[in-house]
Amino acid sequence: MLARLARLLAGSTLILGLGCGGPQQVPPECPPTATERVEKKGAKTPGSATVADAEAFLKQVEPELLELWVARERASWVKSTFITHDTELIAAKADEAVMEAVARRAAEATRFDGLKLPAELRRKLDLLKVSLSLPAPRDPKKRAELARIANGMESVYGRGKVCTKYSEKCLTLDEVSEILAKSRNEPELLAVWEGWHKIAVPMRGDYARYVELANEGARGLGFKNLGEIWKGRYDMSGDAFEAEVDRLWEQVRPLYQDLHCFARSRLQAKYGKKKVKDGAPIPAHLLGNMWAQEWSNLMDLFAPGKDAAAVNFEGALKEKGVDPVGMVKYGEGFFTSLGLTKLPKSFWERSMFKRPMDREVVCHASAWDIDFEADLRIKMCIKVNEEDFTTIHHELGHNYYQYYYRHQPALFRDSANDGFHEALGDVIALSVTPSYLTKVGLLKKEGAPGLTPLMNRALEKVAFLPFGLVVDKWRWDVFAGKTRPSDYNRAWWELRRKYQGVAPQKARGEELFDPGAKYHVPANVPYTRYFLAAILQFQFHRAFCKLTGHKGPLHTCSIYQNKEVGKRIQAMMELGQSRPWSEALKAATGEEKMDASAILAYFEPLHTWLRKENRGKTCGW
Ligand code: X8Z
Ligand code: ZN
Repeated sequence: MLARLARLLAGSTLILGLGCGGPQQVPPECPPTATERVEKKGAKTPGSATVADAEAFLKQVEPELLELWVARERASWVKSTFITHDTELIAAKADEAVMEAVARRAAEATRFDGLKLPAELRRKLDLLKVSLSLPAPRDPKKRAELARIANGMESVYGRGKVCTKYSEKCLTLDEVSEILAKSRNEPELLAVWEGWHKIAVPMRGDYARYVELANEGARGLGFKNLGEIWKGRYDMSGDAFEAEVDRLWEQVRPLYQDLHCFARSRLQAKYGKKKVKDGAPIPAHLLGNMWAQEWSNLMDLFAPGKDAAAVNFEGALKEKGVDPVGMVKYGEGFFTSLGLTKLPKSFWERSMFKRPMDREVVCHASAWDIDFEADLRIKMCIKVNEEDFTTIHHELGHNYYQYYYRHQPALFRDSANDGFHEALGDVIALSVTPSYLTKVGLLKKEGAPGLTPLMNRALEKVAFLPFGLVVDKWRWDVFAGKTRPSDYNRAWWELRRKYQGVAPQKARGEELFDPGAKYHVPANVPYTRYFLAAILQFQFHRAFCKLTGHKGPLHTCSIYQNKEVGKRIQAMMELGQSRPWSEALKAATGEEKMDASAILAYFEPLHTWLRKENRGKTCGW
């Protein structure tokens, strides 16, 4: 791809850790100094470039980029919904054009480096430099090679099939995901898990070459490696950002460890202590998801009481005959209940809601804004179940964000930081509570306000946290050359063991390439955004619930139909990334920092219960 997600990145924030009035650049959040205030258009600086030159430059660059982005989106959409040799090459060409323009324009923009500029112009120039998730070398041959490799790896992933003795035909990722979710037959789980991981083996050599080329591209833009570009999009230095992420993880680690301890004992009860050992990581194929990143498919094993079914609405969706489009209508209904707009007619005509039977597609869910105006679409292979119901809200969150920042200048058409983009739809999904589901007729009765709904949510959100860190911790080290190709798999499993407390059933050698079996690695989509979103969405939820006047535990609050909250969300979306993310956060929540106290408060009733349950057990791994 490099489609929406790469483009979503087309311009996250960069301020290279300089304080206000720093020697090289004026960070966008700094108020203009007295000298700047008098420095009107055309004023000369020690170099030859002027403020007016910078303004004129950006006037040229923004429409040029916009045109190339749109061409790239179209080519990428066609490729992702119809993978062939030709569509792959067409998409690669469109990527090349963007890579070429950004590298050229970023080089030209260095002439404004020493110039004091109004904050908005400086911010745009900074964003231009980090606008690519995949920068290419200036050499056209190498650029073409990188674009082909990147598009090729995503296609290999999209085409992946799993062939085992358990089924006559080879299965797609959505089919094996259903087996991991529903089967409790351990050998079958292992077979499909191993089968899927085989699809990544052919990517191994390509991945190493992609790292070389992308790093060369990053160096051409003045960065040490690609990871430095990705980490440089958060209004702080890369090092400060890493420390920030670690700080957040330390806040939530005790909660994760208690959930892990509880999950392991329930899995021991199901599969025996020989398979699930005391004091050891949990086998990665037993957690109901290919990457052990969400465990909610195991509610049958993990529900605190005997009422696991009380929160299950898959049956109701099926009984009502809700089809994929009907699922999306529920999602739209939530957004419009907040006073937000209806999705355009073209969304319903142009989206891909189901896996087509006659061609290969990239099924990993994504949201698109093809023309950066209102040509919104989602691409998903929707199954009528709870997981996809939630994912639909996630995707529509992207579409609504895209729609509301469309009036911003091109370089500001993105979210405050990428975690915000990922969090928006999740905030809505947090309000898909039993009481909401009862209101819209998907649950018969709300049921007792026990811990079951909260456990369901923890298996989705808390279980995810360490995985949200691992993917980029692995890539940051790979891009920095700390992890060599000969150590790819070893480093991957070390991180997964350390943070998630999961491990493969059998040793995984370097002939394999397990990171490539996760979509975002071959597709070059940064992943820390999801970790940030997992923290941020609870901050939003807490603030919005306060606005509704909700009393009682946070997990019982739903913002459904609340127009005040809708206005607050809309205002944040309209800002795009024109301002540093801390300002956007402040406007929406009153808080300026990312902070895990909200997610901890949300899960406190469950955490108290988990601590009791775990008494006497040896936790940790
Ligand atoms: O990739 C996604 C979305 C598209 S942005 C479906 N997510 C991550 C994943 O699937 O691994 C959402 C949660 C984490
Ligand atoms: Zn997303």
